[in-house]
Amino acid sequence: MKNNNSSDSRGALIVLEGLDRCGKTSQSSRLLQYLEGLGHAVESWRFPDRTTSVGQMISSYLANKSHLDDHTIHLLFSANRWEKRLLMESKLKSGTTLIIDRYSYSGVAFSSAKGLDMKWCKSPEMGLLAPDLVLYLDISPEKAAERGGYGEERYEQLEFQKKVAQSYNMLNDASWKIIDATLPIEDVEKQLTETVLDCVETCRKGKPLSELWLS
Ligand code: NYM
Ligand code: MG
Repeated sequence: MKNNNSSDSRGALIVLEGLDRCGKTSQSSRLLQYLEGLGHAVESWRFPDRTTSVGQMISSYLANKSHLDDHTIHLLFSANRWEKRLLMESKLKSGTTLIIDRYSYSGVAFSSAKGLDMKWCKSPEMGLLAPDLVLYLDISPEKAAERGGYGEERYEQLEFQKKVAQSYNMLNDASWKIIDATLPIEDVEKQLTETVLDCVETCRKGKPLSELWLS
């Protein structure tokens, strides 16, 4: 009868993942508007959170303004999630749903694409809150690259994104839903909203929080 325990009632932790240019950022804002429109308490977050001091180090690294060892930047990305963990838990427990643009899966996929050991990459993520739902916006690296081209940031290169796609393929667990991100933006949104509503409802009825990694 755990499901009816109202003390487990909470907001949902929903993560959007995918290659650069897969459409995560537009879809997170659409999801936010949609859930707000239905009267849900909801916030949209993103990682890296570039507003903190750790986030500023990450941002400068991504802009090629600083150079860091691959392990070091990996741990900074992870620290940037850890510094938000308590707030994340309290938001969820107070009933707020969080829609998060990138999370630990980006951390592992991008760093392991550089050749770092995947198990090592996962370890600093252990103990962070596990998402209730991971929406993977699936697009080929070639198609993503066609979308207006990449910006100036580190990692925004076709050959590297191909490796990231392979790493993502290895991370797929039971919380994942793979969405065809090549469909028109409204069709992608429709697929997302249906899945998200189910998830929000399940968490509202009561679902204990769990921690990474699920698999
Ligand atoms: N990225 C993002 C990582 O390499 N590790 C992480 O843990 C996270 C959260 O940062 N190319 C990479 C993926 C992106 C880049 O993210 C910046 P965005 O969503 O483009 O601002
Ligand atoms: Mg980007």
